[in-house]
Amino acid sequence: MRESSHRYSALALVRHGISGRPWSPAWRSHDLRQRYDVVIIGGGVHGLATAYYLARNHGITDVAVLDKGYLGGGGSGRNTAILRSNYLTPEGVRFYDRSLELYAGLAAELNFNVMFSRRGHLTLAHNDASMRTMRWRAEVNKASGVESEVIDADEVKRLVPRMDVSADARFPILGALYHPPGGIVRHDAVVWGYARAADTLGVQLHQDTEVTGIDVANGRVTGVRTTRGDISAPVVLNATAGWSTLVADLAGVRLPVQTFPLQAAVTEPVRPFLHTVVVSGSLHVYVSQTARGELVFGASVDPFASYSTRGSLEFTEGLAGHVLQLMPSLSKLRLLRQWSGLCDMTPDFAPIMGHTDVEGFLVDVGWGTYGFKAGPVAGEAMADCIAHGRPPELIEPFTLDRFAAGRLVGEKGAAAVGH
Ligand code: PYC
Repeated sequence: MRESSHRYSALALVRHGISGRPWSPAWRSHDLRQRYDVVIIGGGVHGLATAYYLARNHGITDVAVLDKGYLGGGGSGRNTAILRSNYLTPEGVRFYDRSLELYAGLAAELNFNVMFSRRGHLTLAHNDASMRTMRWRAEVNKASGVESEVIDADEVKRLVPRMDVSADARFPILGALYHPPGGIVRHDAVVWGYARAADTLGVQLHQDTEVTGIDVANGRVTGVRTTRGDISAPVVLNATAGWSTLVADLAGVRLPVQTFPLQAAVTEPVRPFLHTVVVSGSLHVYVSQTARGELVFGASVDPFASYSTRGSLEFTEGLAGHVLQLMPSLSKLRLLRQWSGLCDMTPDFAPIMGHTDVEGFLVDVGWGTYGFKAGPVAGEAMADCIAHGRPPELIEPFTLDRFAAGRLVGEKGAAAVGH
């Protein structure tokens, strides 16, 4: 464990200001050791949260997190940071609600301001079929103790005055699923907070360390090969996104996953006016406003499987048209940046978590477009799974063997937009 002066506080700020003493790095670099109890592949929010909860909840600190690039450089740094638990299945609602609970306490727990903002989440319905799905989701949510209700177009207008709720809009708004606990968080702060806290508890974080092979003997994982040397380990967790099938292949494990790019964009900052997250499935768009005032937009995944993370003009044009159908007064706003991340889509839009047929080789993959919101609960559950050798009840529905057994979860109807 590191010295307590590592703690961030107002007093520490004053002390550093007066003394001019530099802050210690948020996490350290290490030589790669030849053995660890647990190796986690993927230094995004899932891998880092798992490492943190292994150390904090189970006292397992002989852990290495390996990332082929920099921490949070994959899906964790490319998502639109929307949090919600208004899913369609009871399994999903329970799971994502625990994540929201962890997110709400994360800044205090990690001693790191993750800028969690619970501001409400609206999923617009533009036709009768969507209204029916919203009612269905509201009932499932309420039955699990999660706040969600169907509201009408007037109430939508009250929450988002700039929204065009007129009957002559191209896609008139009939109502929405309103989910008050939903919100946003600062995604890179979440990554850095978990990384720093895991480091403080003794976990080793290794950036620029690509896994090139996974050793398996007699049906059991024995270690990994990396660009910085070989490691022996009795437990290896694949917590990657975008490359989950390629990493699983190294261990001889096949995953029912296809990878698609998902593009997003951000505008110049403007005065705060949008105080909820807004999603329109029919228009394939979601939007929220950051604390700095930028609007963050996202859409559906690109219509072809690919590992490309390039942006396209078609996306920007489509996105702009759809946003303006919802809020025509934004027509003068300028887009600053667009980017894309990779989504590992499963057949039932639910993740794959837990053990595989290779003993000691676990997966936390297949997050589709839901990965970032699940980071804390996935970390907590995977740490529990590793420590106790079996999946906790919360993630039993998501094990890999469900595909062979035909126990699919069916979470597609909770996707923010059509995919
Ligand atoms: O499921 O809320 C969601 C979402 C937003 C962006 C990507 N997925």
